[in-house]
Amino acid sequence: MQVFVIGAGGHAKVVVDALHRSGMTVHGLVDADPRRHGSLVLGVPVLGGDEALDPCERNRTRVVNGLGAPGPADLRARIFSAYKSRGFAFATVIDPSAVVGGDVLLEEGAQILAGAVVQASCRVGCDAIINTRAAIDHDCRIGAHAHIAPGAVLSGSVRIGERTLVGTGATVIQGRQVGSGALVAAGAVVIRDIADAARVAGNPARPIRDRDRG
Ligand code: JB3
Repeated sequence: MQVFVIGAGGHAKVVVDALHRSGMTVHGLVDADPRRHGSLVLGVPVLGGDEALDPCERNRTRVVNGLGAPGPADLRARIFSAYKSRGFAFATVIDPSAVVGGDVLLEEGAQILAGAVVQASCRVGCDAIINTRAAIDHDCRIGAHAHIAPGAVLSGSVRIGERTLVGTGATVIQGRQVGSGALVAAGAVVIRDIADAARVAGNPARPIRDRDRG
C-alpha cells in the first residue's frame, strides 16, 4: 500500500511525523502551491499538485488529509469529498503516543494525534482530527470533519457536530451538544448546548460576532 499526504503545510508535517513514528512509509505529498513542489517535508518529497496522484492504482493507495484548515465550511472537508469522488480511500492516523479505548470506533480518515486520549465507547467521525493532547472522555460522538484542537477537553457523552471546530484549550462539560458547523473559540468553557453554526467564546461560553479561531 502506498501512502500519500494531501497538503504540505503545518498539519501535513504533523501527520507525516505521526505516520513515520507508526512505522509507515509516506511516499510523497501533494500541494496546490507550486512553490512547494520539489521540496521535502521531514524527508518526504512534495511531488506536485493533486493531479500528481492521478496515475495511482486506487486499491493500492491510501491518502491522508494533511490540511488542518480549521473551521466551518473548511477546505479540509472539500478535499476529502474531492478525493473520495476520484476513488481514493483515506487512511486513519493514530499517533503511537495516543491512548485510544479498545471499543472506540474511528471512521475513515480520522486522525488521533500525539498525546491525545480517546476514552471508551467514543465514535470519531470520518476525517475528524483529535489534535495534540486533546482529551475525549467516554461515550463522546465527534462528527465528520470536526476538529478538536490541541489541548481541548470533552467530558463524557459530549456530542460535536460535523465540521465543528473546538478551539485550542476549550472545554465542553459532560453531556452537552455542540451543533454542526459551529466554532468554540480557544479557551472557551461550554456549559450549555450550542446550536448549529453558532460561534461562542469565553467562560461560560457565549455567542460572539467575530470569528475567533482556536
Ligand atoms: O494549530 C495547529 C496545531 N495546527 C494548525 C492546523 C490545524 O491548521 C496549523 O498551525 C495551521 O494553522 C493549519 O495547518 P495547515 O492546514 O497545514 O495550513 P498551512 O500550513 O497553511 O498549509 C496548508 C497547505 O495546503 C498549503 O501549502 C496550501 O498550498 C495547501 N493547499 C491548499 N489547498 C492544498 C490545497 N493542497 C492540495 N493538495 N490541494 C488543495 O486543494
